[in-house]
Amino acid sequence: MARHLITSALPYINGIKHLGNMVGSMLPADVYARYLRQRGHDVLYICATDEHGTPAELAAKEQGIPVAEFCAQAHDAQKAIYDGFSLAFDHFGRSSSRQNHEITQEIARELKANGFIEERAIRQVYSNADGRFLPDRYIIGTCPHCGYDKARGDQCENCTRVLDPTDLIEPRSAISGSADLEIRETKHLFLLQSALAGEVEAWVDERADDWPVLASSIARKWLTEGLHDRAITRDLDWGVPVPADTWPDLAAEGKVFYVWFDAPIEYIGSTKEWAEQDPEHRDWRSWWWESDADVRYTQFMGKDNVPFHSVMFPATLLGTRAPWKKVDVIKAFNWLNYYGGKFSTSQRRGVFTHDALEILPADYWRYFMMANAPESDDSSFTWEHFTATVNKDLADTLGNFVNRVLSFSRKRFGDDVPQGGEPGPAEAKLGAEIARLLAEYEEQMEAIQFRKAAAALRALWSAGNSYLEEKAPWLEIKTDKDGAALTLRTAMNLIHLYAVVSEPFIPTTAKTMRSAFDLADDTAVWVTPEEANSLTAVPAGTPFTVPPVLFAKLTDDDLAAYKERFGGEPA
Ligand code: B3M
Ligand code: ZN
Repeated sequence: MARHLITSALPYINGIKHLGNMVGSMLPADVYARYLRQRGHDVLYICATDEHGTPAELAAKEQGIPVAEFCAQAHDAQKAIYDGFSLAFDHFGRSSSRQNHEITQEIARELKANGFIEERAIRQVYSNADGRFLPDRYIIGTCPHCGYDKARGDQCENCTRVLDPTDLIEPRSAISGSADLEIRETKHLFLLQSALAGEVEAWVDERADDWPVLASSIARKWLTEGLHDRAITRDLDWGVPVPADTWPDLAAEGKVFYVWFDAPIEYIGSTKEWAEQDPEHRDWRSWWWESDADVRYTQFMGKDNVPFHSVMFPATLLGTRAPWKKVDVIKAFNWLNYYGGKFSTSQRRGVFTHDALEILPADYWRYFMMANAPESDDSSFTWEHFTATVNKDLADTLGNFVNRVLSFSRKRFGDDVPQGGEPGPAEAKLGAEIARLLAEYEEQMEAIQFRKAAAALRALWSAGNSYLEEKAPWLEIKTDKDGAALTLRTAMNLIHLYAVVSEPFIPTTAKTMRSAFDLADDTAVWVTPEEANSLTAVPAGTPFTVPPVLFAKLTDDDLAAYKERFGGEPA
């Protein structure tokens, strides 16, 4: 048994996430965590909403409510959706928590004590009407390149060019609309990443060879471009305040830490939130203290988040000189596209998580997304592909197998698993095949290769179908009743095995399948190779019930309705 710490990138508080966000962070982390728990490991899966920063402030302003209230509501809304997706976090916290405030400030103090944080004066836009400095995206004006009159100080949304606020023609405040702006000098804290560059590089070199290549290549590319000192404070009301005991001047000016400084620290903060909920979790630091070398830490994220996790967050932790646990493996994902174009939150293009759950239960989505996870390349969501996959893999190969076997057996042999004759060559061949595929499945899960793991799972389901076709118990029963009974008992053992090993991908359906059998002692969490070979976990005489259809077949009308509602081809 090992201890596994798992985190997925923290979903930003603003707005409901789409399937592309889900498949690149929380869902794969959940599948992996479920698998490891089933294998008997001690797993801690931590996530949270990422709540600070300008977009949260702006969204709250738009709704006309205080930002704290906005975040509390948005957190609950996101959490409800993740429950709907059966994401089994040990804790889903909030980066605005007291615990994260405390730890972020503690880390900043340590960085300063070690000479890695410095105050520097910079020139920034100040709005007299608003009485505050404006972050780049709070300044709007006319784009000098395309003439768009609502370009933001960091970027023009129309022509996508990156801008500096001073590039804007007729700049004004996004808060008040006032054009009464001036450039003022102000002080900010800088994290001296350049001084940590050598250490970070050595740290990456030591472990990145073990990471899936997407993450290690991004980390290396980022390092070759050089680590620069970064401003880690902002002029916002909403955020972790700069601690007054250490920087009284900046604290008095109301500076807070930059959202990307405190967000990864919330992995630790959320763990502490978890710990404080239950006295049994008191030893939370044992998950985060390097001396407890038995913890293996895996992070899940989309590829755009890799630089922050592979370079900047490690730099922050290294600079504290405290033994904070750093990531062992970064599992990164490419983009999931929608009909070849981008999913877009701002344009509401694609499938959003709350809409997905409104249409179909979570297991349909979980399986489809993981079986087509954008691991080696970007992948594309289409409704045609989705409905075809559901029909073929889930409805036919798995669902139909389960219902066919159980209904037929009940009709011919009653409510208990029949005995039948002794296993023969067909069963021996099946057992060997199942044991081989199970080993393949385990190997791919250990390697965090979800597409390949899903392919092995699908092959396990298919092996049952091939066996059933070969033995054809509905014919066999006419001439050899014992033979048919053996076939059905074997197939029912396969159903139980599927229930166990499919749990990480389709937890709700797995539970339904498993509880079809009224087993006196059904506590085993995983399948041993011997069990896979002999298929005897469900003995003759076990009472069973026939569950309702596990996966509905999606029709051409369904497909048409989905495309109508969500749009198909890119505009
Ligand atoms: N919230 C992802 C994003 O909004 C960001 C991840 C933080 S992980 C510490 O794109
Ligand atoms: Zn422009």
